[in-house]
Order: sequence, then structure tokens, then C-alpha cells
Amino acid sequence: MAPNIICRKSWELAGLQTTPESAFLNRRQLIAGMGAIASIGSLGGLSATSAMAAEDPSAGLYPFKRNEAFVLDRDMTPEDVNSTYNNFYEFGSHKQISKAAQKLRIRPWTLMIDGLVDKPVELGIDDLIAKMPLEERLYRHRCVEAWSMTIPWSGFSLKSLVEFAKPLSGAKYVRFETFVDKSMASGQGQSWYPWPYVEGLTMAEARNDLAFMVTGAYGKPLAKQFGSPLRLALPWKYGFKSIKSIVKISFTDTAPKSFWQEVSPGEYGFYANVNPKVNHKRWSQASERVLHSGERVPTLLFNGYGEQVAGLYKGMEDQKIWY
Ligand SMILES: Nc1nc2c(c(=O)[nH]1)N[C@H]1C(S)=C(S)[C@@H](COP(=O)(O)O)O[C@H]1N2
Ligand SMILES: [Mo]
Repeated sequence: MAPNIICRKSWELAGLQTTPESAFLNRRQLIAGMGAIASIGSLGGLSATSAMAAEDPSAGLYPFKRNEAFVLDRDMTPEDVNSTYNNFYEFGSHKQISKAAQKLRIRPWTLMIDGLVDKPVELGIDDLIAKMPLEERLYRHRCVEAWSMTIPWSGFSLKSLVEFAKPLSGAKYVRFETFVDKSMASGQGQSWYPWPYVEGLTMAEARNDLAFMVTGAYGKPLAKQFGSPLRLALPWKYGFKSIKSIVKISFTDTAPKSFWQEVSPGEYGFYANVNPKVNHKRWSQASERVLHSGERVPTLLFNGYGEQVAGLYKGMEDQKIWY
């Protein structure tokens, strides 16, 4: 991983310790718990925050405790920058989808866990969150399009979800699937795309410490455009592997075919590990544009996370693991 320099950034001072807001959210939670929330529609003029608390009962749990093992040598991307520049094709095939994504309904939200497991289970997102060890991690994110950002994600390790799912010994891969609902997601009307968005990992990748299930960012529940209420963060792989708004996780014995493999098999493969020396068919991967500064910096092997993940690919370096 990158040199261990811990810098306190301005967003931390301004953002995470906003006691007034979290105190307010906790009060809202309490009211919701007492059943008084039923009257919320008649209050009128609700602030965005209280509307969020009403729709997202997990709001009072944030911020999660930061896991100090994940440190960065880069500036944090300001929240307003990466929450207005997103890839979420369900809401349009361009970066300005943040408004359209507000149509996403995030409660009730059910996650199905099935396939080669002890017992398939369907559970609500808040039940899942209640069972998982919650923490915050600072991660880099490197899009295959050669831009990058740095984000404080909240969530839990994918490893803990795998343990909860109790996969059978025949399980070799994990397959993830995004919701399908054309009435919320206008992009899903573009029938030339192979909806739903699908992604996959090997079991060893899914059990690696770095693989993170994300429920929040910047010390609060995920904004919808980030793929709420549940997405992946796989910082050593190109960003498209970090699938958003997950409704189904299946354990399988065959490698799942991902959305982008389906769209363009010559350009996108199953592993998609970051490697500055292996170019995309149409552009170089040697460097990347830092989203908030516009600066160009060299791209690092495994996006700087080789220490944690290189062992997963020992002896496979000459295979198709770099796109
Ligand atoms: N369901 C779904 N997940 C997705 C995408 C998408 O279009 N749909 N885009 C991917 C790509 S290409 C990237 S770079 C990241 C972008 O995440 P961000 O908008 O939070 O930066 O989400 C990934 N996950
Ligand atoms: Mo991406």
C-alpha cells in the first residue's frame, strides 16, 4: 500500500463531527421509533436531512468508527465533487445522474442471498446492517476511464457477509446483481444494455480483507447516486467492479459474466485489476486524473494495494487479470 501518511483533511473537521446534525438525526430516529413518523407528510417544508432520516432508518448509526489500518497519502475528494460526477448507467450513460438517481427508493430494500449456501436467505437491509461489524475506511477509487477519487466509505467487510451466508464447499465465485426497475431508473429503458448490472469475484477475492460492502460515505448513509443502500468497494480493481444498489448475492461454481464483459468482451474481463502497464484497448492506463484537482498522477499497480492483494494472483500475472 502507499506510504502511511495520515493527514487530517478539512472535510474531516467540517464533516464527520457535525454534532448538531447527528444529534438531530438521532432525535428523528427516536420519533420514528415512537411511531410519530406517520405525521411526517403533513409537516411540510422538510429539510433534505430530515427527509433522508425518514426514508433511511439507519441514519442514526453514523458515523461509524474509523478503522485506522486504512490510511492514505492523498487528499480526500470533497463530497460535493464526487456526488455530482458518477457512473450509474441505470440513471443515464453520462456523469450527471445525481438528480435522476434521487428517484431510487431505498426502503423497503431486500437482499437475497442464494445459490451454493447452507440455506438461502432474504433479509431487509436494516436487519443485515444490524448483524454486521460496522466501520469506516479511507479508500482510493480508480475508474477504468482514468479518473480517480478518494473516499471515506462506511460499511462492513465482504468477508463478514460471506461468513454469515455460509457458502458450501462447491462455491467458487460470488455473483452480485443490481435492482431492475424501469419506473425508477430511466437508463434501464435503454434496452441495448444487458440489465441487470452484474459483477463477480472469486471466493478468495471475496474473503480478502480489502473487499468492502458499503452502506455509507462521509459519515452518513450513502447518497443515492453512490449506489445506496448497499454497494461494493474493491479499491485494487477498476471502478466498474464496485457494483451499486445490490439486491442479490449468489454463490456459484461458474464465473459470472459481468455487465461490461457482456457489453464489450474484448475490452473488459472478469478480474479487472489495476495495472498502469496494461492499457485499455482505446487509451493508456499509465496515469489518472484526480477528480477534485484535475492533476494527472501516475497510476499504481493494484491501485497501490499490492501488499494486501498481490498474493491472490501469484502465478497468474501473464493471464487476463488486468482488464
Ligand atoms: N449498478 C451499477 N454499478 C456501478 C456502475 C453502474 O453503472 N451501475 N458503474 C460503475 C463504475 S464504472 C464506477 S467508476 C463506479 C462509480 O462509483 P461512484 O459514482 O460512486 O464514483 O460505480 C460502478 N458501479
Ligand atoms: Mo468506472
